[in-house]
Amino acid sequence: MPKRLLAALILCAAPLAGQQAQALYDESRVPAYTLPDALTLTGGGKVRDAKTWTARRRPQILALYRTEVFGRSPAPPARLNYEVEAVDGGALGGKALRKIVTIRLGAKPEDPKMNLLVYLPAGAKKPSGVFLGMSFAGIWTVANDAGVPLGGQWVRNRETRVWEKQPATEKDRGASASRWQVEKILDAGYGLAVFDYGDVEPDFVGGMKYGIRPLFFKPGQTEPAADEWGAIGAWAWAASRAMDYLEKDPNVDARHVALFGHSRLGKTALWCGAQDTRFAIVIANESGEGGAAISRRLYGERTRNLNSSFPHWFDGNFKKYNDREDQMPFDSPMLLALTAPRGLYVASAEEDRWSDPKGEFLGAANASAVWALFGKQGIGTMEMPGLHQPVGQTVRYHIRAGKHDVTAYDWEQYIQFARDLWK
Ligand code: GTR
Repeated sequence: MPKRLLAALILCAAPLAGQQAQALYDESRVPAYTLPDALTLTGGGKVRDAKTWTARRRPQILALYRTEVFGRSPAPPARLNYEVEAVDGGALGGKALRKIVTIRLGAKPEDPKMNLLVYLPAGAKKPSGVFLGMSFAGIWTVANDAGVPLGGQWVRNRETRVWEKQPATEKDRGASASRWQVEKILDAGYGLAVFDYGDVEPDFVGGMKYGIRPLFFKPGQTEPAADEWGAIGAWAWAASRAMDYLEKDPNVDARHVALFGHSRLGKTALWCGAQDTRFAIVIANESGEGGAAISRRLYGERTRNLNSSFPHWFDGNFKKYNDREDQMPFDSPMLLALTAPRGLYVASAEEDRWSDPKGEFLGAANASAVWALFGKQGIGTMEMPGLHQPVGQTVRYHIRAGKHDVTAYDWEQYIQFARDLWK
């Protein structure tokens, strides 16, 4: 068997931990690469001003990501179907106005619906800016708040290895509170809205049938076409529906909404913010490969790893770039630039080598030229900063000590970023 084929087969079969151990982590072995130029039009000609970027180049890059990477998403529904289920003006010890909202993602009552948990500063005199976050687990994990009803969550049965929906228990309440820092957010005068990505499509191979993608199939269709959305596209679409709701909430200042996601949901935040310009800020926490990291560096996670472990995340066309990162007509600075001229925050963690921290930094640094067209300063340096030294203005970056996670330090920086941009 050819060596290359054998290696590919091993990689496909190897569990993630094995793939992570085999990855390239030696900076001296990162190949030389040339990035496709975000500022050169397909068909030739240089982009020299904001108008050409917005009218001509941005749509070209968006179309590339739509067909080659994340897949096309359906249009928004004609009318948002939602109910505000519960309102409590004295939640979290009186700090928060809490709302629990159900957003119906399809037309039929049995179609998937998502719950949005909204905390706003209690007693605010005017509508508040909000961080909209996507969560890996139910909304009751966000805070230790007995007022949030427990629901069901997707878990993998240890014996049978089959995914099943099980009811959450009291010990799940507030289980991811350290990742949300709701008190810090409220103290800064902002709100936090969170939905569980599993409500939209559970995150496993075969999870599609429980999610929203089949609602949009043509009669007889059973799989998305090669250029139709993967799960990331579905989660991103749902984040836009959460934004539809936030626009209707009189306590929310919808011109000041920051979309936040960690890891695979950081990739999702970038893709959602690229398509939906209503988000004033996009925050990609440790989004790694397929997110902020430059694919051509080949450091840490590779395109093949993504497509073998998580074939449901991206579209069919993305599979053709396995081991062919140098052939991509795009790379992460182009994805990041789709946020311009709005606020963009890219963050890394030192021990998260799988996500390629330097590649994430260089993604943001190389994208910054697009902000310059709008007279805005992006990262402002090509020199990677040390730990705990955020750099940049409208595009900002930090690397903190520690592992792949979301911490209080990360949130302190995001809050400061919102303060700087929204003052
Ligand atoms: C990893 C995956 C990464 C990242 C991460 C996460 O297993 O390889 O791309 O998305 O999961 O979402 O936690």
